[in-house]
Parts: sequence; structure tokens; C-alpha cells
Amino acid sequence: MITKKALENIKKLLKKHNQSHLLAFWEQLNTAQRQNLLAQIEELDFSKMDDLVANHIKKPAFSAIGADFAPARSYSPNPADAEQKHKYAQAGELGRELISAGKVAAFIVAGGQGTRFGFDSPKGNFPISPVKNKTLFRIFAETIAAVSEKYQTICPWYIMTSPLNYAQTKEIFSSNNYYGLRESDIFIFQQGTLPNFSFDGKILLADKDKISCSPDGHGGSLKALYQSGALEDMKKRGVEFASYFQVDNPLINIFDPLFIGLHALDEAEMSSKAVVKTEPKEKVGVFCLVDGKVTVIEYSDLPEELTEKRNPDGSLVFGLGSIAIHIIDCTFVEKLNARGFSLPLHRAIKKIPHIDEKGRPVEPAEPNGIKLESFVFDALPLASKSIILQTLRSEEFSPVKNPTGPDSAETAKEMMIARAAGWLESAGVTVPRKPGDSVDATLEIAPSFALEKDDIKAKLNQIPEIKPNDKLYLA
Ligand code: UD2
Repeated sequence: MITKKALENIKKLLKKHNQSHLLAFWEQLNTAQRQNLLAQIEELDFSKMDDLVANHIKKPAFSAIGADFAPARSYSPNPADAEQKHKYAQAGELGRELISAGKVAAFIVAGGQGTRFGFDSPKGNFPISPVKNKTLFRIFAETIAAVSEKYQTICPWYIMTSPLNYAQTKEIFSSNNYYGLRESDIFIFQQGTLPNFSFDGKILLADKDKISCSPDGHGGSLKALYQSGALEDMKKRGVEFASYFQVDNPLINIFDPLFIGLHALDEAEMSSKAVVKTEPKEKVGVFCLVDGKVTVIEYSDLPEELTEKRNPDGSLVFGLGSIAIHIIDCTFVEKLNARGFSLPLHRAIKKIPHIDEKGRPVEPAEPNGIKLESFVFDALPLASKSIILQTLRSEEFSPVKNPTGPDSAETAKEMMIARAAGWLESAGVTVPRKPGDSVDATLEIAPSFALEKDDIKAKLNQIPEIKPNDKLYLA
């Protein structure tokens, strides 16, 4: 029951923050709809509303580029000298110990809407492996199973979805029998949302009783981990580190002992993997040091002259690209939430369907409003320490972003085949190649067969001769 007094209070609050239009259709709503709308209004954070509208909606706000701005330093893919060689060996060993002790969990962000990609299902359900056409989710699940087997442990998997794809994702996992993993070791949860605004700072209505909202960005994962109980579950299991990755990268090495070990040895709170950018305009964030803190500047926020700036040897000054792979301490997530979770908000100008002041549905042909998101990498400067490990793109990064062309399913398949060929050749297997060096076979190595290059050597007797144009699946 909504009391007259309660309604008056809400009306006053909305008026104070210029959002009275949210109740414009109140008289036309039934009781359930009214309660529904009020519940959504109560979810809004009015303490930040005016600042949000003034500083994020009406003008672009966030710029991490200050006076003290420099490229970030990183660990190279291979140790540079004897001292570093010793450290990498020590880190690898520590990483393996931590995985074996069940202290590392897989953590995927899979809440994106994939609009650019045009696939009408959660992206994790996209089939991608070159021979068996396994989906992204299946590849990750088989990797987690193989790691658990190799290290004789249980690696739990935390999966963040958005309210838009939560039910579908749950259904995909249950209808695939959790890909052979135990249901109790998989924790699927939802991220939060933020309201969408018109350019003049009014929250848009999706319907007469429904506020228009969007997922709050992958930065919301650090809040959702806490609010969903996932972090509590990690603590109960003794998990100390979350290995964070994106749903679109089939080459991900989820449990990398070296990366985990370097992070732990250096007592970092949140660390990252990086690749050298292919070209100045590649659409990845760039690692920088801002006021001495590791910071990622999104490609669209880095000024052109810095994007293009080169060292005397021709390499890019800001050439260290973020591939959205992190190790995050559970205690860091807890700390961020305990002090009132807030990451900077980034605005995106979008076409946002809504209803107009007469309640008529509008499908805009042109951008008409602003969506807000937080980015997980904005937590990096908040960490007491943060390290970066450079890695090889060909081994670990091939995002499936576009239907065709660069960063598409086609390029990801090619890279999966190329990596498999490289692993086999490094163990002495002959792989047929075409003139120009591309692989003349379709190869797929299941995670159960090898998780890394070095696993191949022990299985040489299971590998048949590979002839040109062969299709070979190793499991
Ligand atoms: C992201 C990074 C970019 C680079 C690239 C590597 C940003 C802003 N940019 O680019 O710097 O590292 O990835 O591939 O992150 N997601 C959610 N909830 C949301 C929004 C996104 O779970 O509300 C997930 C999404 O499912 C995906 C990941 O976050 O797994 C990245 O999202 P994206 O594909 O929109 O990021 P993109 O390509 O702009």
C-alpha cells in the first residue's frame, strides 16, 4: 500500500532533482505498476543525481590525463636477465602452489549486450573452435576442468551476467549440463544497472511504469561480486585471487602460474596483462602512469598526438594495450566496497528507445541520449600496487568483436589454429604450411589435451602424422 504521505515525499524528491516526469503516467497505472515504478525510483541514487546530471550527462566528465603522465612499465614476456629469470621461476612455482591450493578462481564478465556483434544470444554461447565448433563457454569450462585435473584441485567459476542475459545464460549452462563441471562450483550472478538519460538530464522512461536502464559496465563487476554473495562464496572456499577475463577471448589462459605468481610475489592488489598494440588506433585501452599510478586510458580518450607518438626506435610510446585480463585480490574487492563503491562513470551517446511525454514509444533513428558505464580498469589506480605482465598476442588474445574482418570469428579461428600449430611444432611435430607460412590444416587442441605448450611433449605418441588439408582434433 502506497500512502499519500510516501507519495508526496517521492514527488518532492523528484521535483528537487528535476525528475518529476517519472510519475507523469501515475494516474494511468494500476497498483502493481505503481509499486513497480516506485521500487525502481527507490533504487536510484538521488544523493549523486545532481552531480551526475551536471558533470556527466550535460558535459563529458572523466579525464585521467594529468600533468604527471607517462607510459607504464611492464614485465616482458620472457625474463630480461638472470635476476629476472630467477624471479620468473620463483613466480611460476608460487603460482602453481596457489592454484593447487584452490586459492584462484575464474571470473568472467559476460554481461555485455554484444550489439556490435549481432548475435542474438549471450556471447558465450557463440560457436568458435575450429574443428568441433565448441562455444566460448564450453572452451572456458573445459579449461577450468583441465586445470582442476592438472592441479588436483577445484577451481570455482564466477560468471557475471547482466539482467538482460542472466536467465538465458542460466538456461544455457543448465541445458549443457554445466559442461561437465559441478553446478555447485559455478556461481552465476547479475551486475547492476544505471538509468539512461536524455541530453537535457532527464531519466528516460522505457514504459509508463518502467525506467530505461542499461547494465552498469564491467566496472560494475567489482560491486556485483560483493552484492551477489560471490565474494562471500570465494572467502568460504579459501579463494584469494580472482582471474578476470572477458567472454569474447577464446585464447585466454585463465590460470597462468607466472602471472598469478608475479602478482602475489609483488604483493599487488590488482594486476593486468598487456600486449604491444598492432597500430596506434587499435581499439584497446592503453597502460599509462598517471601520478605514479598504473592507469588505463581508453583508446577513445587518449589524445591523437599521444596515440601516434613514437620512440626513437619507431615503437609507440603509449604502445602497451590492455587486453582486459586481470588478477584481482578478493580483499581488494572487499576494500573497494567497504569504502562506498565508486568508480568514475564514462558516458556513451546512444540511440535509446523510450516513451515520449505522451506515452508513445520512440525508436530513435539518431542518438538521443546517454548511457553511463564504469570500467573495471579504473580500479587499477586505487590498488596499493599493480603490476603489468606483457604477453604474446598470438598466445593469449584474439577477441571476437565483429561479424567479419579484424577481431572476428574468422580471425579468432585462424589464431586458434596458428597457436595449436606453434605448440605442436615446438614439441617437434611437423605441421604442413602453405607458401606464406599459414597453417595448411585445421587444428584444434582440447584443453584436456594441453593447457600450454609444454603439455604437448608428454603426449607425442598420441599425435598422428598431419597431412596437408587435414582436420585434426586432439583431446
Ligand atoms: C574492451 C576494453 C578495451 C580492450 C578490449 C579487449 C573497455 C571500455 N574497453 O573493449 O580496452 O581491453 O576490451 O578485448 O572495456 N561487459 C559486461 N557488462 C557490461 C559491459 C561489458 O559484462 O555492462 C563485458 C562484456 O560481456 C565483455 C567485456 O565486458 O566480456 C568487454 O566489453 P566490450 O566488448 O563492450 O568491450 P570493448 O570491446 O569496448
